[in-house]
Amino acid sequence: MKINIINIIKTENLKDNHVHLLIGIFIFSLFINCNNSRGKIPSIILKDGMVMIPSGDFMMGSTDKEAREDESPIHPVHVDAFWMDQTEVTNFQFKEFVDATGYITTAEKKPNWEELKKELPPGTAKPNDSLLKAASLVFEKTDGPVNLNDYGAWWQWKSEASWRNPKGKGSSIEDKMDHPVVHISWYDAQAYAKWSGKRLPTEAEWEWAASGGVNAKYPWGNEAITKGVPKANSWEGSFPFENTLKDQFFYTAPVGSFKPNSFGLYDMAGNVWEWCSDWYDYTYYESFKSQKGTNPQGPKVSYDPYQPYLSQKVMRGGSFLCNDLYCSGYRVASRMKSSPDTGLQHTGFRLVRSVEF
Ligand SMILES: [Ca+2]
Ligand SMILES: [Ca+2]
Repeated sequence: MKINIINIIKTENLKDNHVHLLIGIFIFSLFINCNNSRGKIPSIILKDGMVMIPSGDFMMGSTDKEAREDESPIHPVHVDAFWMDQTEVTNFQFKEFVDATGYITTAEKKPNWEELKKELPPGTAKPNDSLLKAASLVFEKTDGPVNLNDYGAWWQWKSEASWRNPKGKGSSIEDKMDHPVVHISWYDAQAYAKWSGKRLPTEAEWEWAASGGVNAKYPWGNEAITKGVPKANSWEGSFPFENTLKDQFFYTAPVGSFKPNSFGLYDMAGNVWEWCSDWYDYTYYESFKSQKGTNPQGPKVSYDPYQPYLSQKVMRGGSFLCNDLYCSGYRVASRMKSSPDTGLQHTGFRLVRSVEF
């Protein structure tokens, strides 16, 4: 919510030249033979909608041509085995949680200005009360090309937009119960995790899981997203005004609509961004220059030179709005961040559970 409001405030203030976003009962095993740079991928083990992700050692980060500075240096990391939801959490699953608990999501609550202003540059003027309402940001395509740094050009602050009404008042999820839940803040994901007895993945667990144990650029391998058959729900064409719909989905797609990666996970690339447990620190990977990361849990505090007043959590995997010209968030190593009380139409989550030996 804060990012939402902050973006609006930024937009408002710019005008004033002041401030410049899965045996419960049985185990089903599916064997696949897949050669890769690390040898055979182990059998896929499923349990209650979760996939067993084996322990592994890998090189985290990237220096490829699309990589951003926060993905360096590439460094060795070990993660222990864990269970991970095979798909993003769906509207059906989230509704079960809300029905059982009465939980109200961040996007459904009116923002608190006294809390909000703590993460804004000192002296930021209080926005008009009409902006301090229960609302969320909804994507609207533009009429033509826009400055890709101007998020306000395609995000609309819509009252009553929430997981129940993804496009705002009058929209519904009635025919989207198998789609990923959206407009979910990090706190909402945490509440669901507590209820379900699971937890959010660490950023390192997420990257290892997305790689499928294969040293490749994308969860599906190295072929460009624009080549061959659609591999993920992304934005095809010119963002944010022309979508050729080659993958057939403008907004979210039902989870599992595309081929899984080598670990048997669906939509680790695209569809919706997925929250991780870690705070975001632009310089975090530098702390592993001279030491291997073993089950890294993220920095103690958030740091982003571009958003110095904002505490942010890590998000991974890209969304239906990503393409190569804009964010290429579907790259295995691509990092994204957002304030923990922000919910957006392209943001959801999936959970993990530690393996008990
Ligand atoms: Ca799409
Ligand atoms: Ca995803």
